[in-house]
Amino acid sequence: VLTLKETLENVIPQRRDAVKELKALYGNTVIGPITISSVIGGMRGNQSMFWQGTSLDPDHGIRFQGLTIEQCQKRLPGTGINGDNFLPESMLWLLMTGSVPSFQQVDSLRRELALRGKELPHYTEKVLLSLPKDMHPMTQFAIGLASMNKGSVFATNYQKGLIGKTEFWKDTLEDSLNLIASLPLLTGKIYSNITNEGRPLGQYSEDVDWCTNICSLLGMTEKNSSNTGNLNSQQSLDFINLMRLYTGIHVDHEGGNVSAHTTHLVGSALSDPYLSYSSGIMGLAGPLHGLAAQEVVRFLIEMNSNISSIALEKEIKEYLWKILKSNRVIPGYGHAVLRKPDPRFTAMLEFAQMRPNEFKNDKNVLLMQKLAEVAPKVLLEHGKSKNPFPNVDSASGILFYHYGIRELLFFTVIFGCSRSMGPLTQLVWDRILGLPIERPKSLSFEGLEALTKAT
Ligand code: CMX
Repeated sequence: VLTLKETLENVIPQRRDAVKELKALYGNTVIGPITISSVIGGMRGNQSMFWQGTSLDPDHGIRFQGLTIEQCQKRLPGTGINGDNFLPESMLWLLMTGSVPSFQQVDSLRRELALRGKELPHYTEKVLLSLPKDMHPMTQFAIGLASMNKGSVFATNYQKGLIGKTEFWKDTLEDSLNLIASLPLLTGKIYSNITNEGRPLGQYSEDVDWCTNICSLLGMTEKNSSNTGNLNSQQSLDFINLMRLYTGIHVDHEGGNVSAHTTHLVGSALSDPYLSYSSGIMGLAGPLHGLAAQEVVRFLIEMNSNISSIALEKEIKEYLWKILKSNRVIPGYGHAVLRKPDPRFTAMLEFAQMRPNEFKNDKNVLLMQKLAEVAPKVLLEHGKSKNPFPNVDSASGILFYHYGIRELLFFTVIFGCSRSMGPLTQLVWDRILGLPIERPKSLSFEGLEALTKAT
């Protein structure tokens, strides 16, 4: 079986040629206008980034190398056990190489990552242990990742002048795989810092998949459940599959979102993958980006304490109207680009619907399901939101909460484990294609004003 690197090596020449040819033949093709509104409006709508792995369609949502979530669920390999979700390792292979891997290929990548991730550098352990337990988990995450730059193969070889430009991708891949592999131990360490005074909550194993290690180190597998979740064996298997599903579909969402764009921008200065993705994590920590899932959990809990029954649609509607009339938003609804329910939400909802017994007594999960019917009606009547449907954050947090992850700020760390895969894949391809340092031209107020007079 060819490794991921060997498979990539086979794909590279043809892709390099195709991009070179596109640039040579069509380099001057105009893609679209850039307006003053977009320059002072977050560059919304500017089609100005190259990003290979995923693309976002307003009606169908995210596609991974052209495949919808449904197609990924049918085609990407999992553990081989019936009913298990596909492995995020499969998604990494798909993003990196552009093709669906075989079971054997995924299994070898799973093993490769498990071996690469079996210990954290001692200095990273030391740094993490020294941090205050109540420090924001995303700050701990970014610090941990940045500290690992000390072991970056790319940074070391670059500094020694050992590698040429066409070979940069090899060390970038090496660092990226090491970084992704380190995430179970890194996030486990952060979670034990904030919940267990730094004492480990579970064990790492070289024999299992990336998500099983994440769950184990969060203390969420059966044999560790005395520490946190108190899960029975079925629940612990379900939680691992929830983790596989969640981390499998949050890997990437095109290039323009803050965490992906930041990783690409910082990486374009040839900062190594640890520094680049640490910067991406800093962006993911923002409330307008990665923190929305926790808002939804707070919202559902608060709403439940304010209504007498989930069955009373009238009361739910009244509650939602009260929020809208006080000029607040309904968290978990609406989207800047999508115009239909987010298929990532639908996948998480289906996870709950397939396990009715597990969730039948969870008022918050039941309310999340009910809201998906009621809130769009209210938002449509309200008439402002361009998209009245549930977005990605509507369901994920409350499902993690159900199984026992109660530290709301930690949801974004799990998001960050998943999101590593898309932006780091692109970083490897940035180096394969020799993309230059990113440097858009900025304009002052006077500069913009002068342009209005010129037209
Ligand atoms: N509740 C109430 N009003 C909403 C709304 C919601 N869920 N979603 C949009 N609106 C309002 C907007 O505030 C805006 O009002 P104003 O004209 O008074 O400013 C109007 O509808 C038009 O907004 P839009 O063009 O449909 O949406 P935007 O692109 O401006 O914003 C988003 C998108 C996600 C920020 C917005 O829908 C929102 O605030 N949703 C709630 C928060 C949330 O769920 N965030 C998670 C987003 C997930 C993600 O993007 O990854």
